[in-house]
Amino acid sequence: MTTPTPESIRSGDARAIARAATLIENRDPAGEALLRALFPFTGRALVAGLTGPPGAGKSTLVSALAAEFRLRGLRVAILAVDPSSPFSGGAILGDRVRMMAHHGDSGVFIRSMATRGRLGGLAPATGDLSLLCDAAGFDVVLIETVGVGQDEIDIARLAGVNAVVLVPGMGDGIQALKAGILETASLFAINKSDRPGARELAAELHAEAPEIPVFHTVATEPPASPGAGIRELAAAILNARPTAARRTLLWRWRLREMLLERLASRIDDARLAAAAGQVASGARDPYGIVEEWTAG
Ligand SMILES: Nc1nc2c(ncn2[C@@H]2O[C@H](COP(=O)(O)OP(=O)(O)O)[C@@H](O)[C@H]2O)c(=O)[nH]1
Ligand SMILES: [Mg+2]
Repeated sequence: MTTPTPESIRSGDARAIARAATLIENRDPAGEALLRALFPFTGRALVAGLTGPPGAGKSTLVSALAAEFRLRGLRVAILAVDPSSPFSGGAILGDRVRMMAHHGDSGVFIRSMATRGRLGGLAPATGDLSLLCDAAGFDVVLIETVGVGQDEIDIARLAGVNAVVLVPGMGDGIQALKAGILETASLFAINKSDRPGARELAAELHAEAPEIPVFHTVATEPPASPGAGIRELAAAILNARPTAARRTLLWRWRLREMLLERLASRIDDARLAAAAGQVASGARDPYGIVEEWTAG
């Protein structure tokens, strides 16, 4: 596989972007070199996260939002991070429906990332993919994640604006989401608002976090229909461009993630296991090992 050039990425060449995305996902050094060359051309895209429990309608909502952004003449990249996607037929089907909706439209780039079986955190690769899409001229990058694990919370922290997607009648309500997810929320989208309980959930959310706006959506309705709420949500996302202070905060956190990833990549599992055995048996102290691994 030849490495795509920065020029081919910047020109929006779909095949070059897809190849670059694979290099980045595989943590190939060529992907990093490409991103370094492209970094000066980033910073324009609005990166929006959509996080919520499985089945909340995130994929459907992302697809509807993408259609709405396209109507506004914006180019859209969709990054889906679903821990279940290689194994759950439902998630794959949802992704297929979405692929079909935007098939043949070069203004939409879609990438699904499988997470299971991967070593290390997912956030750095997802962050790098969003930089790639930014450099490739996409105006909006939508990142879909399931808000249940630490990985997903880390990914939610990559985005300038975060929509937490909830549905009425969720049983234990907002407690179903990790507390960290609620902390990342810039706005709430109550999807499946065609179902009973939407008003009650809105009231519950308002009581919990009065400063966060709440939107009602029905992602399965045509985005332009008055009851769908997609236009309103799309407009709110576009208006929520992060401040310089927030961007700095995001980079502070992201640099730390990059550093941890780099350090962790030096030590493979076999080396970790061998060292753990030595510490457990009392042959070595853990401080000396960490000192040795982080030196130089
Ligand atoms: N009634 C209703 N169903 C919806 C709505 N949005 C999505 N769905 C359905 O909910 C199911 C899960 O949707 P999906 O987008 O795959 O959820 P995800 O797991 O959060 O990505 C699908 O059958 C959708 O058609 C909505 O607003 N109302
Ligand atoms: Mg989904």
